[in-house]
Amino acid sequence: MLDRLIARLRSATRVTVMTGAGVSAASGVPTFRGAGGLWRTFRAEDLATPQAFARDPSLVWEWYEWRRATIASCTPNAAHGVLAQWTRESPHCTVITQNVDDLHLRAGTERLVRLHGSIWELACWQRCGTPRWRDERVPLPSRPMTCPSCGSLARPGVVWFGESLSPADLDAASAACSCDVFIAVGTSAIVYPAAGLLQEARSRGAFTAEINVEPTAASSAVDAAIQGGAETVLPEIAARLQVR
Ligand code: BV8
Ligand code: ZN
Repeated sequence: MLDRLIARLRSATRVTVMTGAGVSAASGVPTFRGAGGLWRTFRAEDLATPQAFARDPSLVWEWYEWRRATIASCTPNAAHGVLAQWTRESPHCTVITQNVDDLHLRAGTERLVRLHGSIWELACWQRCGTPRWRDERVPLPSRPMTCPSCGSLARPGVVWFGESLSPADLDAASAACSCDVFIAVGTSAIVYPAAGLLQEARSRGAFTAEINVEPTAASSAVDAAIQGGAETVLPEIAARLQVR
């Protein structure tokens, strides 16, 4: 399987990689469904929905602050490094991520599409019109945070369940599905519309692959399902691509 993927990458021009929590696992960021995963302890609908925030903004902020503090102690791993290098080397390599940890950004990834936003950005809950802003302070000075323009509640700059993704990000992600090779890395392929992108790329003729430590909902739908850690498999692929 790995040989087939490497052979296709050698002849490919346009490469798109979509990542999930698994790509940050080696950095120490908890995944959602894995062992010790967020959804094992918390119920998504209790914390990652606009309804939950309306019900108890401080509880939701407490949870995001806990995740921010966890992520702040993490650094990009070899998987983030390889993907950043690929986007620097080739103008036709795009990284789409579901992760809100911004470790791809910190690794220097170019053409990064952050489908679900960033845990380091805030937005006005009342949508007063002020653009979302970045605040990396851990801890944040107040809970809940407020909007610097209208003084009302501020919310984490992430996309919650039941909320639509930004049309610009969706368009960029869809455009990147027109590629020669599409690789899903470290995602359980359960959350939509992200999980639908692999099928979209496949329907446009892309060679599709998956890199994951275990089989997922997408494993039977890809041309090459590679079982292994992103932090080891991606550096191995990069090294073998260097060898002509
Ligand atoms: C929307 C930000 C319009 C917040 C997140 C179609 C069918 C069914 C349901 C729906 C549908 N369309 C819409 C829905 C509803 C919903 C949805 O998909 N529900 C699911 C649960 C069925 N989608 C939405 O609500 C989306 N909005 O569609 O708006 C609309 C509105 C209303 C109604 C209809 C349409 C918004 C979704 C975005 C939600 N926000 N995050 C925050 O983070 O707090 S989602 C969040 O969970 C992540 O961003 C990510 O997307 C998902 C978790 O998945 P993964 O990242 O894959 O993580 P997971 O732990 O599950 O898996 C990790 C994998 O890595 C595992 O496979 C593991 O084996 C592997 N792994 C572990 N270690 C490694 C590894 N792999 C490699 N190397 C390792 N070392
Ligand atoms: Zn405001």
